[in-house]
Amino acid sequence: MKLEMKKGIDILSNLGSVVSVEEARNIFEKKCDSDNLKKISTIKNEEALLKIANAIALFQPDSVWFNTCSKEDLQTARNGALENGEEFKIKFEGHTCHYDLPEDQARLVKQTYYIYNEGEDISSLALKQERSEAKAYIKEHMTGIMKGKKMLASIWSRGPIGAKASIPAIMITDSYYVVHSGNILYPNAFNDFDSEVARAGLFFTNCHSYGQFKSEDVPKARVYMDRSWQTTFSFFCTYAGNTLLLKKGNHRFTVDHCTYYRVEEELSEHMFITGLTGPGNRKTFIVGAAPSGCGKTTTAMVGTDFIGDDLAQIWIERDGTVRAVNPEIGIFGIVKDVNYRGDPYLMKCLRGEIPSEVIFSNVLIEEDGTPRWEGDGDQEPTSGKNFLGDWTPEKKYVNGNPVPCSHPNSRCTLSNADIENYNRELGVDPAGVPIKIITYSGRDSDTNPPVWAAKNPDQGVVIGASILSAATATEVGAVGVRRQPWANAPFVPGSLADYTHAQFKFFNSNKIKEKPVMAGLNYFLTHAARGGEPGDNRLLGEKRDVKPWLTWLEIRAHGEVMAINTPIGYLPLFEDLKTIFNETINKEYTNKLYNKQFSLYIDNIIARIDLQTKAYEKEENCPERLFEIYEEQKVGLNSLKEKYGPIVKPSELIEAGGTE
Ligand code: SAT
Ligand code: MN
Repeated sequence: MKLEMKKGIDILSNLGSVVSVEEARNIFEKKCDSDNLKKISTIKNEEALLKIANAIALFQPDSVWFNTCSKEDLQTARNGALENGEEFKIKFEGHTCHYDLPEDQARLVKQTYYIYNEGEDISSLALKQERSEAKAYIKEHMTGIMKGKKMLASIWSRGPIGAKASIPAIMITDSYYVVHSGNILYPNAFNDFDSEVARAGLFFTNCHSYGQFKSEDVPKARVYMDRSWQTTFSFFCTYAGNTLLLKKGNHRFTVDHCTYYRVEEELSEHMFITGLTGPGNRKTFIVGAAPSGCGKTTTAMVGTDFIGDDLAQIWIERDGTVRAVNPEIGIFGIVKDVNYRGDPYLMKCLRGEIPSEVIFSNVLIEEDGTPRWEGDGDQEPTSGKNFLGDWTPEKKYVNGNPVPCSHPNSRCTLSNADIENYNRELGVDPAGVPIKIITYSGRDSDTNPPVWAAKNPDQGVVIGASILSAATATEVGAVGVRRQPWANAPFVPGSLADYTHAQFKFFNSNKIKEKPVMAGLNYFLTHAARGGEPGDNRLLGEKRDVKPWLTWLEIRAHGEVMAINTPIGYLPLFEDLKTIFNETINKEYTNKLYNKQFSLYIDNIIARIDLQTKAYEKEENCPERLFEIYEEQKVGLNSLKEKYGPIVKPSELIEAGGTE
């Protein structure tokens, strides 16, 4: 059964028991000083007032503070985080550091649940809990959870105010770190809330409490998404991916919204948005999906016109263009391996060259206050403090493994506006940017080439459906290589079949005037997988190569280069790459490397197709088209193998399929 809105009891209202606006106002009177009463009096939307009042009734804070994102309120949030010890100042002006508990360094996937009603389909890749059970757990642990504390309520927008795909959201928390982060990551909607709800037709409500910040509470932590009431509950945790619920909590709701209520109109994707400047100064905008921790931020930063590094709301505009906005205005980026060579723009902010507000999390802080992380490009640190306390290179876990100076999922939060290549106008333009290229990538050591372009929308959808990735540090307890459909799977609440259906509908829509180029990217091929010594897991490419791959797509999207026609899509020609590598990153690109990177390893690809086919066969009502495309590709690949053997070189691919 599909998703139905406002079905079953609204847990927040039910547990709070506030039913009238009069009662709500009484509660505000009791908990707010005159300043805060004045702030809340500007909000007229009754549903929202009830949500906030019910949160007060359930969490029982001593007092309530509203964050209107005024200059004064922004400062209050910064000070609050320092005063209650959630953050502390480090070397550069405006920079702070926050530590999460050792058990809460990433998304708590095994403690994250969708609340469902009897009969509703939930993604086979997610956990679910029936409504009454979830209600009982929330009641047990969130009743009075803010006693002795101040409740902090913010209203932000997920996207530029007024954009077709933007949705306002309320964030209730007792954490100043969450408020401080939200102020950096989301546009203010306190003053536009009523009109934005009227325009969008909905809003999200998010509830969080970190409790007492104790390790022994983390096993009891939960992140709940009530799909029917578009309300989240998160408690006993602080990691922003679990607590700053406008990010992934609400992304899950927008995925629902697009899958069930905006088919053939809108998509909500786990994608960066960036622009490249092509010949004649033209700007070409790209959106790209990659699982958390697989290089989305780095790829986005390669653009001349950076827009966003994590999420994209995409729609078909009346003029037939595909457009996208970033629901965020800042980044919550992984710092591991961020250094001047690969990420110069970010480094200037992180090293204080450009004055900016930065919240680091879970990095090492040296005695003089310098933040350090693995792969920052400087000399290895010799001592400092991190989320585990004092650190030296000799520090070991109980199992004897060395403790890295920073957690592999340690992050930096900063405003896009401080990043040099951010396009300040288009980045917040409610009209969005026109999208010409869509990429999908994973962490794939042995199968796919670095770049290939789909021949049609169906093949493009299949590239997204087939993303596979090795586990990264962004999820607690994740291991092994896993399917990561569209890199969005952790955030797809409903059935994957429904989501797949919405993808085919969108990209095949007649409303799109010029179909975007859809492509696969893979930066993670190893020497071992391309004829090197077994176990030689060094990458064939390097971070900088991202630019040539995107540049090839830019030129291809404008029909200015030929490409090899293969069963999986179009591959670049060597001569073009040689020129592009030279012009973009001044690197000699050799034929030998080209042959390693672009020969098709047929058995590997077919094994992948078989794995995906089997997995999707288990999904009820999966679109037939998906299986047809897999089958078509398999037939093509098998006939190549018959003629050329299991490894087919680019020259042979040209002989077999020609160029187009
Ligand atoms: O943990 S988050 O999902 O918020 C960040 C990420 O991994 O993309
Ligand atoms: Mn992400």
